[in-house]
Amino acid sequence: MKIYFAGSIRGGREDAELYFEIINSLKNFGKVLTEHVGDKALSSLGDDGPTDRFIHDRDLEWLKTADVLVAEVTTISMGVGYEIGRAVEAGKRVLCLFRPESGKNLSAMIAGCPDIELINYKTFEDAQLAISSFLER
Ligand code: 6K6
Repeated sequence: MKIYFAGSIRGGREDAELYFEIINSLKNFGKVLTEHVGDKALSSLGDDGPTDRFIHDRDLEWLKTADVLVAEVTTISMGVGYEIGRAVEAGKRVLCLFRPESGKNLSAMIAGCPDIELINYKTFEDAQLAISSFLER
């Protein structure tokens, strides 16, 4: 199974460690196409890598080949929201993981979308359970 993991980059890297752990869990179920999202050395600046056009086109090509998209949506990110929208339009299965205790408010466009499976979680173990139940289906 090919898994596209989405997590904030320019939206802020405060959850980067968590993304790294989630990606490690996802690897038990298949190939994660976007391992770099969990790279703790990646800052939100991103002015020393490839062009934005390159990133956009490459990531959308990966998304097209993915079987499912899993997103951690607690840190608000335009890019993650965009990827979720594109995945829903392409008919992919989408799982969003959100931590209500963060004090953040999840967009109604994610929380209210009937084509997205949304899990509110507290601990990493809860997230792992949600991931296995989603991917083993
Ligand atoms: C490094 C630091 C900042 O930008 C970079 C290089 N950029 C990216 N490299 C790979 N994927 C990216 C990059 N920027 C955005 N994405 C994709 O969008 C990832 O798949 C993430 O799930 C999502 C993050 O979007 P933003 O809006 O938080 O950057």
